[in-house]
Amino acid sequence: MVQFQEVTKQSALHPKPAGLVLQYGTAGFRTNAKLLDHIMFRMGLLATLRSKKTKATIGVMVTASHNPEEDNGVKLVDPMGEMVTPTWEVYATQLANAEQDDLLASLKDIIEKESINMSQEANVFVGKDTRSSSVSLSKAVLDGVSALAGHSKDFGLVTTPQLHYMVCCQNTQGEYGEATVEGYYTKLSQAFIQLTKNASNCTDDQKHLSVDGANGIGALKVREMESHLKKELHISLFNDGSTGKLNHQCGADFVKVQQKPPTDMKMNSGERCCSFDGDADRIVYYYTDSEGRFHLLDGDKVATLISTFLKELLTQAGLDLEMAVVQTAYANGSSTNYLEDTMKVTVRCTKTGVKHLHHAAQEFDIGVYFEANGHGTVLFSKAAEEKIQRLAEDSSVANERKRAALLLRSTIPVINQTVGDAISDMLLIEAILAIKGMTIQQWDAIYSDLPNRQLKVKVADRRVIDTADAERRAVSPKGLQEAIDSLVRKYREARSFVRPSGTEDVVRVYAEAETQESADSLAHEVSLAVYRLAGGVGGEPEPLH
Ligand code: NG1
Ligand code: ZN
Repeated sequence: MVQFQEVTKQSALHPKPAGLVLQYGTAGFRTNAKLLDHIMFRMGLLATLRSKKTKATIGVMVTASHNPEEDNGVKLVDPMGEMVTPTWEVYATQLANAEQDDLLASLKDIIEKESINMSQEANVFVGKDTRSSSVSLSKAVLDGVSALAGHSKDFGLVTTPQLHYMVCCQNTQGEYGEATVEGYYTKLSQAFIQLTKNASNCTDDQKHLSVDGANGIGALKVREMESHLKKELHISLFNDGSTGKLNHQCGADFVKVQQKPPTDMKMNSGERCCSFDGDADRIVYYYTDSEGRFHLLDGDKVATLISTFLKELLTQAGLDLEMAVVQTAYANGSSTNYLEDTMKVTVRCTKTGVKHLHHAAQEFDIGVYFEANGHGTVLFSKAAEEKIQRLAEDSSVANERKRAALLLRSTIPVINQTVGDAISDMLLIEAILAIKGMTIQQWDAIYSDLPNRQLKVKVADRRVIDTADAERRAVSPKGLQEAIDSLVRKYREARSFVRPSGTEDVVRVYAEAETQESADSLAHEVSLAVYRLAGGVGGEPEPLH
């Protein structure tokens, strides 16, 4: 077939290094940018097949999010803007690892297994982050699409959530919004302005927010969006990419993991600040108090703020909708206790990776999902949106009930329901704080985080670690979980778990305990256990203090 001749011809220009094996991980393929050209070409092929199969537009985003600038990566976006379905992750890995001569056979195998009609049209949307390697890598994706005669639209520089949004808009024929960057700004900013009309007496000071753009795409996009916000939000932008390096000493991941402010950010005590990550799908907030102490408000605090706001409105509106908060094992124990015991909200724990959280959140009328690192959003079921809409339009409903229904209705369009979105989350958080007349300190005081520590351990092969119970227990290697259990017993209010990272070649260690000293020391001891029992490489992990 002519199409396959073109694949053979084009793939020769994007050859696979023999023997290289990569996995479609937590968020797609991610590694040093130099190793990714063939992967990009092949993901262009796969996205075209997926488009033919689903008879819908598919997205391909070239980014390595919070990873160092030298890395890059790629993730596929399914028709409604969600992460690609797990069976196709398996195909992605199969296609990525086929040696050059076996590529056609691997492609034909997928076509056959999925009974794909190759005469079906295909449409693929492509976006990229600001990494210099993204330019040629996104061209490789486009080559893959054209090799199978698919149509593509190159959105150029966009945030990951913007690309997800475009895909959803396109496949809902505009019902979700207009599939352009301008359409995205218009929808979100108008919704934000509408929602913040419910905030009385908001001063200019309260409308001010300092944003750390991680020297990445989020900074560019915040700049573009600012004028649409009509001064309802005053943004001071730092790490805007004009001088600093992407994600270096800045960005949401740095702030969350290091538990300190980014460099090159002017922070006045008590003022609200936030950081995006390198592709603007994560956000964390923070401030320093009058004694110069740093306070982090991570994804768990964000989930708590949003779910409290929604729950209060649901109660006031008298709407019987089931709301849940979805977290991962990284959620701070205090947040889970607060949500379950004080707020009486259903909490679910899933494996790491937004695809798992998103899926779990879909099971509820309203699913608020956030990873502790600040990646998350809120999902409303169709039925929930309709109920809210009906109540807001019901002329027999008055006063508090009516106000709550209208507020809920105005909240929905501020949210990018396709995936976690730093810009959309920022607007939602800002609106909620304004409406509730709440300071960042009051928000922070809802509950106190248990001190915690995250560490990484290098091992020869991280796949030796297998986990169960939403990654909270290690089932292999033998003896590791027992070792963790006995270390945890030494500390008060302690918890610890380990899991292989899906985006870096490391094992992640998480520990929390009553004091920071205990959390640090527990994390270190567990790191040593991993090093010794799971094939650590390099020098033994050093204590933190
Ligand atoms: P890995 O490397 O699998 O831990 C990290 C984050 C995930 C998710 C992905 C994708 C942590 C502990 N892990 O995954 O939550 O955001 O990156 O970006 O934050
Ligand atoms: Zn990201």
